[in-house]
Amino acid sequence: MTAASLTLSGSALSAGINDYKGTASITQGLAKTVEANLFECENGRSRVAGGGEIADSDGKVWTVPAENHFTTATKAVDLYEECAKITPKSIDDVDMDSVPVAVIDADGEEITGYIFADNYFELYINGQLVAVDTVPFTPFNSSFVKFKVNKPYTIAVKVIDWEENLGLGTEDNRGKAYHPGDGGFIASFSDGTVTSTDWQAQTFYTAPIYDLTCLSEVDGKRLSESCTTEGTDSGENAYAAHWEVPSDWMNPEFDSMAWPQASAYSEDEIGVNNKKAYMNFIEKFSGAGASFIWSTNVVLDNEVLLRYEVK
Ligand SMILES: [Ca+2]
Ligand SMILES: [Ca+2]
Ligand SMILES: [Ca+2]
Repeated sequence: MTAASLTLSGSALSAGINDYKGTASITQGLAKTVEANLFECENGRSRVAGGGEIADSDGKVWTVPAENHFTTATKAVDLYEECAKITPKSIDDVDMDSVPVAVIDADGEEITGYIFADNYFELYINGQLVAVDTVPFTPFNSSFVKFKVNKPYTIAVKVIDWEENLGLGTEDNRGKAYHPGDGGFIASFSDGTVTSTDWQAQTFYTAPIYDLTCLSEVDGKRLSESCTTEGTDSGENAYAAHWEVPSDWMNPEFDSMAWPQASAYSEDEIGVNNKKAYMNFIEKFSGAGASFIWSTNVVLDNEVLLRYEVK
């Protein structure tokens, strides 16, 4: 065999990554587990919520499913959280008082926010991290927060669709070892602010991808609409697309002009009809006029940043 044919066959083997022309960094395969499990459910079952690291072909190391402040940040207050045996049947059974108020502006309006995330959120107001979700993966929970702020103010939320197979964007579910779970985020605030397609949403981690030619980018949108969302029993070699999160993405001054508008999803699409953490407080969610939002792909996009300015 000649040297030329050796080179040819070598490049053909790695054609998947070499043929990719987009702006993402691509990794392939299972990440190294760095954090075995962030959350133990004391009363019931929960999926293992680990964290991992994986290097791309340039040697840059990516954290999966995403960098987060779960272990260090102030937690939101539970509306509904089975593991802590907090299971009120309605908002009337929730003690809304004696809850800490995050002070952004001392002379600001006191605002209460109601939040349900599939699976995990971190809430910033005017760049200040106000609270994070108490349950990173499952069971499904819901939360509320209080803060004081003057208008206009900027809401910024990191949402993570967590994963069991770190770096692969999948979980053991629906009879498949590598099932791509879905995301979803909905919130309403006592000043009338609700999640909607007026919010902006950009993805920073998209997986699993089995054929990189299904990824495309149009007008700032990182699209994966032609990628398969089917589960499989052999997803260990899946690719993942990563984009660097700007360090100042949560600040009011951050220029998110290029970010797409959020996409809206129905309650049926997110599958909340059997989730008491949502249904018991539905008047604070869809009943308040809020919509489930995410980026353009609620299945494959696993780290999404949301922004909205309250005027
Ligand atoms: Ca959660
Ligand atoms: Ca997913
Ligand atoms: Ca999920």
